[in-house]
Amino acid sequence: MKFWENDTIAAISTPIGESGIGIVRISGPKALEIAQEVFRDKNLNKTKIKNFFSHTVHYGFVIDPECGDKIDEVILVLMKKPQTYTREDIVEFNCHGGILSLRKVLETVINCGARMAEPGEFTKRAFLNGRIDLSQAEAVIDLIQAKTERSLSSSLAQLGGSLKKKIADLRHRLIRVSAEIEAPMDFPDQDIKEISPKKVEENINYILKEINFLIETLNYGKILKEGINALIVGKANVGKSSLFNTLLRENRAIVTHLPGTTRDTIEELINIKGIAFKIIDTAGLKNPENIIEKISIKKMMKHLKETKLILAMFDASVPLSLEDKEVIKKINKEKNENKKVIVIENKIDLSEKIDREKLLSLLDVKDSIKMSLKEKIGIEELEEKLARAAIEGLVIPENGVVINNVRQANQLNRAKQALEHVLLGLKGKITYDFLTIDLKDALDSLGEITGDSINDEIVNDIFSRFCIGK
Ligand SMILES: Nc1nc2c(ncn2[C@@H]2O[C@H](COP(=O)(O)OP(=O)(O)OP(=O)(O)O)[C@@H](O)[C@H]2O)c(=O)[nH]1
Ligand SMILES: [Mg+2]
Repeated sequence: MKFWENDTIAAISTPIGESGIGIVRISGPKALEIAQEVFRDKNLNKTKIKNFFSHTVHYGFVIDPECGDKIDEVILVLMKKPQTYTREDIVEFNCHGGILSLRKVLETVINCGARMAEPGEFTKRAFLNGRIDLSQAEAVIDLIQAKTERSLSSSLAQLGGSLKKKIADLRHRLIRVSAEIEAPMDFPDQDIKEISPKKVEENINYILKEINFLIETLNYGKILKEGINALIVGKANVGKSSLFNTLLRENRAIVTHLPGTTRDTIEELINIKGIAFKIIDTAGLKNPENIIEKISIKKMMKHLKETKLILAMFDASVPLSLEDKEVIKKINKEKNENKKVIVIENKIDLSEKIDREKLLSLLDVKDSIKMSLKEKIGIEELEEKLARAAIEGLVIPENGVVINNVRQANQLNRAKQALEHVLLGLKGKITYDFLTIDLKDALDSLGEITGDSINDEIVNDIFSRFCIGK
């Protein structure tokens, strides 16, 4: 894809699958002309779409211009540039004939001179035509993929340009510092006073602080966007699958009184207090009797290694058994400062037999959640703990400005390095003209976050992550 590409693109812009209506979107200089070719009014007469007012809707049909056959009954939505998503002329056909006729409408439009849009191409045009910046374009991807309300609102904030504003502010400050440094050099005869090194340092320190803060929001931003894994482990029959189903609010995993019911790991995405969790239910730990059980234990161990949040489950109605101790041993083996273990004592509706003190000391934790899945006790407490553990230690910005991808973090880190160079330079009393090179570098790095200084490669990489039709 090239920046100067100026052809007309089209795609089905609604998800593939059964739905009430589907939209075929056309954008580009020939959008109106193509629409005119294929659209007929309710009496099947050709209409002068170019003369219609912008932002109006029209009832009619899409026909095959070759044979005149009706393809679908549609509502045509006309949006003339520049007040459109792409800032080009856009025509959308709201079709309702299901996927087959939707495809046929698209095919007809393509036959009349449009080109199939690539994934993200509509949004790319919005960017290239200056309607949105790159951080907003990335927010469109996030919005499409958002799994919870919290990530949705963070994407919406970014789409509204909160990161863009923050970066613009930092760049503005940098430009001011650069200008003050450069002015005396560029206009030596004007007798402009050189900015004091102390003032440069103050400004740079402020910008560095803000950059560091943004970098630290990455993990929070990522959790909002991608969610966090939580693993349920425990010996057979303690109630792992019952917990999984309860958190999921549906009977997804099979629950029986027989130990060894779950044979494989099962994963589902759920939303707890606005955060997306991937909950993983595992096969209960017991002496493996066959190859299936051996494999499932291996899988469990792999998850134990990789997952940050561990829900260690025990049956409070029986004394601690050898198998429980085996579970504890395995958890302790994988424990590290990044892992959080939440201990659950289930079945408290029955009389308590477990040695609680011993359990807590073996796992080296302060407390546990007393739970009865049968009586629905302790679930709210667990959800509270999960949500807190997910964002524990993370920087949560009050103003909602977060970064949520590595590309943005890399650019911030580059800017940071350049600015640290400037500070070193100031200490080493380097002449100002050298400092300006680093300042320029920092400025460019920040600019690449929003696309103010950007090359083709980055643009293509970002937009290739979109789905077609957006
Ligand atoms: N009394 C009581 N029974 C429970 C409770 N939670 C689960 N159970 C029962 O315990 C049995 C085992 O539950 P599961 O959820 O299948 O346990 P699991 O840990 O997934 O078992 P495996 O898949 O075999 O490892 C079932 O009969 C459940 O109904 C509880 O809080 N109280
Ligand atoms: Mg189970």
